[in-house]
Order: sequence, then C-alpha cells, then structure tokens
Amino acid sequence: MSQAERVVNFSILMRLPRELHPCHYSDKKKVSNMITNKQKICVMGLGYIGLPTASMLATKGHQVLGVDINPKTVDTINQGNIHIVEPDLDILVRSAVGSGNLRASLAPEEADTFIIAVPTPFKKTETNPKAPDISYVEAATRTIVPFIHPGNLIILESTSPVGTTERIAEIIRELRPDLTSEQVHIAHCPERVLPGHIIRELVDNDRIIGGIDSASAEKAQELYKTFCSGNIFLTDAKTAEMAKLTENSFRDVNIAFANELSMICDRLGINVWELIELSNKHPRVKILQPGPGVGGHCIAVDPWFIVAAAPEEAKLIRTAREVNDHKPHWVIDKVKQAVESWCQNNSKSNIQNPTLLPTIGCLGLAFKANIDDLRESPALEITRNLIASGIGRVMACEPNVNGDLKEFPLYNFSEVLREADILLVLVDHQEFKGIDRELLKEKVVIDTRGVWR
Ligand code: SAJ
Repeated sequence: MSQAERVVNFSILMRLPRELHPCHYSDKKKVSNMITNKQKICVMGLGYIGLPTASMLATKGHQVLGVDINPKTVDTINQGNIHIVEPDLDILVRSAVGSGNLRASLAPEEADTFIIAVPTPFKKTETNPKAPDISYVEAATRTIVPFIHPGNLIILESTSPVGTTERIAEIIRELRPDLTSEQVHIAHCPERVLPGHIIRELVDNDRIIGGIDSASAEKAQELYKTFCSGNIFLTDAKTAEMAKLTENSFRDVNIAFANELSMICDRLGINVWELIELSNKHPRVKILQPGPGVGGHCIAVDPWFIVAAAPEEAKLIRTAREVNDHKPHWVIDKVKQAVESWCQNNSKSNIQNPTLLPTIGCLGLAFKANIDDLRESPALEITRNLIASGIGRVMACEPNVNGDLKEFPLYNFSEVLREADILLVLVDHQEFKGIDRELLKEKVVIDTRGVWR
C-alpha cells in the first residue's frame, strides 16, 4: 500500500464507521488487490454517480481525473470539497483529493479507462413528450474520442435507453476510423446506488456489466472488482441497459400500486396503512408505501425509456407512471377540499372573501425521507402549487435545508405545528415522527406518508 493509499484509508478510518471505510471493503475476499491493477481513469461527469465512483477508485490506488463542464464544480472538488449532499461523500472526496489520486478538470486526458456518468433525462419532441435524451452521453463520447488509444476501455454508467452503448461504439467508429473494433473495449455498467446510501451501496451491491463483446465485459469486470465486493454478472450491453430500466420500472409499478390503493381506500373510508400492514402479513405479498407521488431523477424518468422503445407493449409501465404522476394533483385536491371545509366551519371566512383563510403547514419538501434533495420532488411541487393557488397562508418546513428557499421562506417544525390549521405531511422525515399527538388535536391532518397514522 502506498503512502497515499494509507493517508486515504487512515483518514476515512478515523471518521467513518468501520463498515463504511475502504480498508474494510478491501478486506472482503472478492475485492481484488488494488496494487496489482492500478490504472489511469478518466471519469466524465462529477455528479451523484461520477464523483463517488471517481473518489472510490482513487482510494483504491487508481489515478483518477474527474471531468465536469462546470468550472465551479471542478474548483470545489480540487479544494477537497463537494457540491452535492450525500452522507460520507465529503470525507471520501477530501481523502481522495488529499492523496493526490483524484483531481478534477474541465477537459479529459489520455487514460486506460474512461467512465461516462452524465445525466440521461427525457425531452419533449414533436412525437413524444417523454423521449430519452442521450445528448449528454453523445457529447461526452465526442469529447473523449481524441484521447482514445488501442486497448482503452470505455464504460457507460449512466442509466440509458437500450442501444446507447452501441451508439457510443458508432460514434467512435465514425470519428476514429483508425481504430478497429477489437482495439476499443466498450461496456455498460449501470449504477444501482440508492441516494442517501451511495458510498455503502457502491461497494456492497451486486453489479451487472454488459459488454459490446465478451472481452469488453471481462475487462470492465477487472476494474470493478477493485472496489466492488458484490457479485458481478456479465451479459451483453442491451441486456444490461434493459436490466437497469427494469429495476427502476419494477419499483415504480409497485409504488403506483400502493398509491392507487391509497386513493381507493380514501374513497372507501379505509386506513390504507393498516390495510397494507395487514396484507403484507401474507407470505407472498410485499406492498410498498404510498406517498404524495414519486420523485427523484431516476424512478420517475427511466420507465419512460421503456415506454418510448416499446409503446404498444409497455402498457402497465406507462400506466404506473401516470398513476404516480397524478398523485400530487390528487393531494392538492384533498387540501383544497380541506380548506373549503375549514372555511365553512369558520363562519367569518370563505374562499371568495379571504379575510380569514387557514394556515397550511407543509411538512417536508425533499423527494424522500431524511435527505435534502429537492429535485423532481412531489412535495415541492405540491407546496409551490398551494402557494400559487392563494387558498391560505402556506408555511413550509424542510428540516434538512438551512435558511430559506429562493422562492419562499422556510419555518421550523415547532412554528408550523403551533400556527398551522391544516397540517400536510409530505415527507416521512425522522423529525416529524413521534410528536405528542395532543398537539394535533385541533388541526386538520392530511398525512400522505402515514407518519401519524
Ligand atoms: N417511494 C414511495 N414509496 C415507497 C418507496 C419509494 O413513495 O415505498 C418514493 C420515494 O419517496 C421517492 C421515490 O419513490 O419519491 C424514489 O425513491 P426510491 O428510494 O425508491 O429510489 P431512488 O430514486 O432514490 O433510487 C432508485 C433506486 N432504484 C431501485 O430501488 C430499484 C436505486 O437503486 C437506483 O440506483 C436509483 O433509483 C437510480 O439512480 O436509478
């Protein structure tokens, strides 16, 4: 182990729980000896996947160059800091940069392996409002093309529509006719990590690697073995692409089932949380939890890639997306109904003459529990909509965000509990659990997460 690796591992060891530090990962049998397999690696995109992957590889002794188009991101990382929130990532990045094994840049350099970890959102086209947008993958590929040498490995980590890995091969063929297909290895190794648990899952999760040929898959496996202690399964690129989309679609369909049940139960006057708990006592039933909708930038996006590729066949997957996308609107209607009832019970007020409208407390804005990530959050969408509708004074509370948002102020939980007439629970953050139920006595409660069921 080099001095640099010792510094990395020691500093992480000092601050991370044992099961989270890289020495512990490398204790595991399946993680190969880092010293025998050091590479120069160029990681394109330093977001939620690229940065943890780059840092992890650096702590395993590889020389890693992280590339991002945002100069602020590059500067932040070169100072050993992070621009995103993820538990323990700050420690990992600081150590990786401090060791000299990780640096960030605006431009790629020659390397043994290139890893592409850029966004794959959807875009509106004339024929499809949710068409996959692989332009970032294409742009990243074009950027690395001049630096590719015979023997190089190119890995696509981004969740991608079926055919994207082959598209990378096509771009390289077009722009570098001097390279034969045997000289360049290309594989898809879709990321599978859960935001909030990225560092642990990066190491522990099983991985699927799909090569454009078996030599590519095997070469990629060698690299992932240097930090991944889970099993690594090899397949072709198309199957690997579809496997990732399938995993997120499976979850989306199952959440849609729970969300649909919650709306049915509301109509029938049944407590959906009790219903799910009881149904899950069956040995082969495992229903997920309803919520205000599905957020984040993965599960609400990836199923559309399957729908776009097979619109005739993907009926269930499409419907699940529609059910989950509808849920925030259903919640907004529930709040509007609650406001109307509140106004009727408080005779001085009505919606047309808003001398006395209720205060609505929105609890949680993040896209899921115990994180601060507001991107594609149904809770944020609902809160924005309620503010714009002017049906009452809205007090939003997000305990994981410091200060106010640009758009509206944030209040602390106790202020909201004290002042709100209607309490709308949008995220099952730890802070909201276990409060004295007496405090809810005079309130109208709409609990989309079953926190106070
Ligand atoms: N949600 C519910 N009810 C549930 C579970 C989740 O309403 O029972 C909601 C959450 O509140 C959130 C959304 O679904 O709004 C997504 O949250 P999540 O925890 O299910 O998933 P993500 O988006 O954080 O991460 C997913 C993971 N995929 C799967 O679990 C199959 C992760 O492993 C992937 O790596 C990630 O997508 C990704 O990057 O694709």
